[in-house]
Amino acid sequence: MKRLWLVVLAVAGLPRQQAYLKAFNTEVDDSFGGGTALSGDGHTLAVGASNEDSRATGVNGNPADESSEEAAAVYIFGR
Ligand SMILES: [Ca+2]
Ligand SMILES: [Ca+2]
Repeated sequence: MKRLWLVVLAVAGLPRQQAYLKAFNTEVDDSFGGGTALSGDGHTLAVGASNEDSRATGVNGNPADESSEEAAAVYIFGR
């Protein structure tokens, strides 16, 4: 099942949705969202996908690659 992330911050005491985050290449069991880390200033979020299958390395690799089963990936979202 694909996972979607909602980022909700409390503004004036009321929760308010700030973003709707989704990886562009998730498949069943990629485990998007299995781990997260938020920067101290709250502007950068790292979301892990421990079972993503791309063989890509570095930044902006080939998102369509599925040749390395459960290799894992990290998605970085900024605002
Ligand atoms: Ca994938
Ligand atoms: Ca997978």
